[in-house]
Amino acid sequence: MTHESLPEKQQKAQYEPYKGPAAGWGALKSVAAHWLDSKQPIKNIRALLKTNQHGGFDCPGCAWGDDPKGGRIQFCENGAKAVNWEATRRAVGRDFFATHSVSELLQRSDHWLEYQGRLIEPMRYDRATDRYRPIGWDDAFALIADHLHRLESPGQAEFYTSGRASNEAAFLYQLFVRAFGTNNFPDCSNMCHEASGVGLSQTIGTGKGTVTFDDFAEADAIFIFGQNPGTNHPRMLAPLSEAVRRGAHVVCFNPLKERGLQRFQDPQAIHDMLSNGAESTNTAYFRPALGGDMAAVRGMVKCLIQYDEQARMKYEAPVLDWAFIERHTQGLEDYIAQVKATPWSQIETQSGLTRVDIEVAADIYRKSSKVMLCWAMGITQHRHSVATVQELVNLQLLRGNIGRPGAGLCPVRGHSNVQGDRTMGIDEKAPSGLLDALEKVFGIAAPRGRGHNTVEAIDAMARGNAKVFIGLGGNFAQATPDSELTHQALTNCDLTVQISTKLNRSHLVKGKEALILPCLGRTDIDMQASGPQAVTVEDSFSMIHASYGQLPPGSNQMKSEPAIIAGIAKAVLGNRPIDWDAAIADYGVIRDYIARTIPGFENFNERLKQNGGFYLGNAARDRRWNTSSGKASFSANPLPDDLLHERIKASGQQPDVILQTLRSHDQYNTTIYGLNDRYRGVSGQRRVLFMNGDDIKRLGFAAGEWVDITSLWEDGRQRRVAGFKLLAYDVPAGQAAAYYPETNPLVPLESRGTGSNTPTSKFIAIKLAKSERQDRDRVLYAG
Ligand SMILES: Nc1nc2c(c(=O)[nH]1)N[C@H]1C(S)=C(S)[C@@H](COP(=O)(O)OP(=O)(O)OC[C@H]3O[C@@H](n4cnc5c(=O)[nH]c(N)nc54)[C@H](O)[C@@H]3O)O[C@H]1N2
Ligand SMILES: Nc1nc2c(c(=O)[nH]1)N[C@H]1C(S)=C(S)[C@@H](COP(=O)(O)OP(=O)(O)OC[C@H]3O[C@@H](n4cnc5c(=O)[nH]c(N)nc54)[C@H](O)[C@@H]3O)O[C@H]1N2
Ligand SMILES: [Mo]
Repeated sequence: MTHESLPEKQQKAQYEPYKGPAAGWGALKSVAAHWLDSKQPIKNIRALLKTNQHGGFDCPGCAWGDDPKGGRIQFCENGAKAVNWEATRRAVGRDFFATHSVSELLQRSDHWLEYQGRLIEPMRYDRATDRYRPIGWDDAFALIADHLHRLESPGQAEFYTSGRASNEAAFLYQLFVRAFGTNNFPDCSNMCHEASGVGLSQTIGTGKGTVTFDDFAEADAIFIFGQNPGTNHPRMLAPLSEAVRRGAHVVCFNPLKERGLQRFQDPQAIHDMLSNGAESTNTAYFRPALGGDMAAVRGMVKCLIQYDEQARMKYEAPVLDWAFIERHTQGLEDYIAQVKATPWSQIETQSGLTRVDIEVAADIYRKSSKVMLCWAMGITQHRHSVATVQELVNLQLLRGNIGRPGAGLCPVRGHSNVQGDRTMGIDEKAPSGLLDALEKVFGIAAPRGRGHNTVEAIDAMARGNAKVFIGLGGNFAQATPDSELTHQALTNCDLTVQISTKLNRSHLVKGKEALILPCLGRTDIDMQASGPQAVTVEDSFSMIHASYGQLPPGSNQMKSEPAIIAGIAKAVLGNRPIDWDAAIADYGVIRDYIARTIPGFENFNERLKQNGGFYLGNAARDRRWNTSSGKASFSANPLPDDLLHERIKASGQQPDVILQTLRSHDQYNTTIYGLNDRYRGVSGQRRVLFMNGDDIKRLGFAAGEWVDITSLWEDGRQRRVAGFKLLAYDVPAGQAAAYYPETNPLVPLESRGTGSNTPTSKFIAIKLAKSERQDRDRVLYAG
């Protein structure tokens, strides 16, 4: 077996606009290529057919829900990539680490690192040889216990979670960490949908979406803000394609003309492949300025209020749902005053849209009696994201578009179990109800203070206030902002522990001592004393269902996530507060604990047997508002005075353009499957900067030229990434886009969402300079 093989290495870097629709034949071809590359194609085809099926496993890709009436095939191109990527026969064990020193591995690209295969045995870093060496599981657990016991206080340890962890793993993890004594739960959600959770809980009393899968079939209009489903949630194209076919409106707000949002193709329907997808006159596409959505929605509300006043003057039926407003909401007066005080000029400048555009959107909204709003990272990764989410809520409240079939709020989640992890208590600001329940059921003294979120954890490690980092999945070193600072924070630690399936940069940017603990993934059979185990997950629609691994694990030295957590917990706490071994022998025991602790999980083991799982319920969907007033609240937030942060302005420089960082079609977050981005016409390269052709000229460059990018932030640090190729692309003037995580060094740690603390990955003020870098190929493949 060679570790050097890398299929994309030979591929020429190209850029040629893509003409086809999203999904369809191109997707099928791509699935086939990934099948073959997994080195066990037949096994993986069998596994794929078990994706999202009853008795099969939950797709390790995104958090999109399953069609309850779904057929034999419930996966998409990118789900197939996720499965093949995890279920590879390539392996990374002691031979690999004996060959490659850590310094040498640091020179490799993210793509190369993960491509080497699955981690198959526990490893400990050896400083003398700068290599990882094998360590026994018990020794690894003892080393962790030793470090945790040596801390002055439990708050000096950080316990990160990435959203693939199952409910069972997440529950055990938070129980262990709280029994140990801290609420330090930085998690991927802090960088993702945090603003949705905060914005929704404050207004409708629940932090989750109010819709279910079936609502898509009922909606008259579906608005999609800041989301690229063709790549990131391909199975969402099926209900969208069905919606336009039956004449519903689909309205998109996205500065980029994303392929999957222009033609809606059901990724599973052969008919769509032949007909090239559903096109319709019922779609509208608006291209706002980055961060301009709140202003755009404010403009829509301004129109609706005006339509309502006009209608009532003419004794026509009102446009707003006054019965709903009176019975279910509070705060309307203040909000209307705020809307009236917002001038159109500010709305137009900030949204980047004209009043006429916004009136078109408002008209569609008004004429549709059932409206769903969907959104993702284009909304949540800004400074004013909480206020923007609340503006979406305001809009829906005005026409009672919450808690009716075909209407509601739909934050489309990222990681396949990110929503479930929160439900299980992965939360640095845990609700007191959960802490009370933990105390009652387990007899622990749950820590009550607020713990660290992701940016606070980085800060604590950078200052030496936190000394141990444990990562339950994910790739903390690469997913987080301000990479140079974050890397320094991690290397400051006395011990870093990564519980992972695949090699990534977080194993290399590590503490003085470091452990790699290889775990089973979703596709692997999880055999314990009582037999093969199921784990459970919660999708974006609050459906809970079981997932059974299908493939024999690649080594007997891997452990399941729950088993690793239990091993650490037992080494640290002994048999307290639970018998950890018994919980691992049969995960039904963990689910019984969950049933006794977390509301909505009563009879958990029993209800799991239902085909398709069970619905957790959502109070706001039933128009029960768990807010302090007992009503849903309008939020009277002013529009930001200026989208440019004071500290950008204090840098004394004007940005050349504003940059958003996004995902290509060939990646899963920091996991880079390949160097292509099919729908944007890019192949064989990732270090590109998408920019408007006129901007390229205005700044004195030419398309195809190489630039270095610096971000503006007044704090005495220079943030720079070198060697990006300028692509003239259909981007609105003044904006640019580039891939994450290559551009994460540009995001200042302190540039965060108000109330969410989410790094502002979709709004980075940058300057460009001609690149001095000559080693472009190395940049492409090793960078
Ligand atoms: N294949 C695949 N699937 C994934 C992932 C993956 O990496 N690969 N990641 C998973 C995760 S964790 C998540 S959170 C989701 C992410 O799913 P998305 O949110 O779709 O991911 P991004 O690529 O960040 O895309 C953001 C979109 O918002 C637009 N946008 C950016 N800024 C703005 C703005 O200010 N306003 C508006 N209206 N639009 C804006 C961008 O042009 C882009 O189309 O996907 C999940 N699914
Ligand atoms: N600039 C910028 N930064 C961003 C974003 C952005 O849009 N722009 N998006 C943010 C978002 S939305 C998110 S969610 C975060 C993602 O942050 P993370 O969740 O931390 O990152 P991932 O890239 O999903 O993690 C990949 C690693 O997870 C491990 N892994 C995969 N499957 C499993 C499993 O089943 N179990 C375990 N234990 N490990 C597993 C593998 O080792 C793999 O290398 O990044 C955020 N960072
Ligand atoms: Mo995410």
